[in-house]
Amino acid sequence: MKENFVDGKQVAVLGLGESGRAAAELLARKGANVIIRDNYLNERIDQMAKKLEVRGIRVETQQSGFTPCRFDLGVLSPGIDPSVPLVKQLKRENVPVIGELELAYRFCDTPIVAITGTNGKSTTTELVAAALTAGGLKTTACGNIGVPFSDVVRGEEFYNMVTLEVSSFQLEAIEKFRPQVAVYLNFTPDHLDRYKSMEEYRQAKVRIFMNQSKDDFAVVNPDCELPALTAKKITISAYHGGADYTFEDGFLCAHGERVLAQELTNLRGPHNAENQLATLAVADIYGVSRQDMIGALRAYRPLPHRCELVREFDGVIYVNDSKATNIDALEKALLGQTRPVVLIAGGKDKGFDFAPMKTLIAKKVKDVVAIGEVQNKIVQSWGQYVRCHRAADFAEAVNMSRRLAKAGDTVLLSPGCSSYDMFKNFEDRGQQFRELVAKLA
Ligand code: UMA
Repeated sequence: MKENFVDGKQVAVLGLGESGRAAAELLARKGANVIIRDNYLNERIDQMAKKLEVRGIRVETQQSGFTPCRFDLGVLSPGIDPSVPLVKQLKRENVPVIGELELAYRFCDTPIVAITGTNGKSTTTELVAAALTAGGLKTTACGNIGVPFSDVVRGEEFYNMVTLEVSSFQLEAIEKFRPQVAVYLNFTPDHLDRYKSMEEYRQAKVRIFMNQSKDDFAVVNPDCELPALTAKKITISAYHGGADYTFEDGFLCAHGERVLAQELTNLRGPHNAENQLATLAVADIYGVSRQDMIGALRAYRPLPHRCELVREFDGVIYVNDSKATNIDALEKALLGQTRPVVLIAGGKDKGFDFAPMKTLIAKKVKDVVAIGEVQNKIVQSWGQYVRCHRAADFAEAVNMSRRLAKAGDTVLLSPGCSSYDMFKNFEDRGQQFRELVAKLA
């Protein structure tokens, strides 16, 4: 049992989203006095505040004002940039600030498999949890995937291990966090609205390895630039033959041995093969039998909003890839298309350069329907190579795509951007797409 370092302490939780709520509940359970601070006030926060206040957790917003208080600790939500005044004020007062991931870790007595990478984290997290479960180990998929780690630690459930999706935002604010297995899938541009450079983003991500010892494992993609690793290194690659786990002639291979043909699973493409290879590697570490592991890989169904077939209508296929929130994910979705594409792309500006995509766009896409904050940027980057159209809102984007698509085409929603300029989140964007497509008549 790890030491309770918060009992009787005055703790500020920054941000009242899912992580903040879960961190506050864990802290209160461990005997801390908790105040949650959030920069915004809206109906959701108001509702959550009422529920938490019954349990003795005070909520303060910028609007209600922050009461002067001497804190012993600050716990940061991942979506809050550490450079905002809310965080800087605590740091100025020399209050130690850790992330929600670190907080939960300090109370977690279970070994951790942590999974990071720009794309494929959630799929791999679910695959790993399924493979370990098939092997008779009790685990749960949590973290950035949606269920905060703090909720799992606070719960009464016993687990042999925790399968944890971790983001660069969460890794920024760790100190001691040490996963027994760290999986590093890939690294491509993302979050350039938060990080000043790709290097800064990379430095945040590679922190996943920083506390590992020689008894731990690092499952890595040899294409990625990595720091010196202390943990035992295992390599996965769908593109290079020399890795421990490879993808050859459509087969997932372990140390040269063909384990499973990808076509027998519900996932397609080399990027998904790497998610499956990472799963094989983790399952091998924990001694899951080949039979159990193959069963789990074959049974797995892709998560919603990831190249999900929504409808076939008038010979046109409508595909929802709303989860594509960066250019690399959009590229992977396009590479997997075999029919001419009408592409709905755009959203919040995360500082991406769309120009390098122009060759692939010209090859695969007949029309682009540009939406959101980056609409003009997209038209400027691709307009010379493919017909580009601007849609005033999402409904117009779907209707316009329908008019542009002919039988045999695919309408692909793969925005390559985050959704926050027009939607609550990527799930909301995908759900609205499904609904608009269902209404086409
Ligand atoms: N807030 C402030 N000040 C600010 C910014 C935000 O007070 O300057 C407040 C907001 O008003 C809001 C709260 O902070 O009330 C939101 O906190 P948050 O953005 O950390 O959101 P959570 O609900 O806690 O969700 C987070 C992850 N979100 C982010 O990292 C942006 C969720 O990942 C994760 O599922 C959840 O914790 C549970 O662990 C989502 C995500 O988009 C899926 N992740 C990014 C990604 O995958 O690319 C990293």
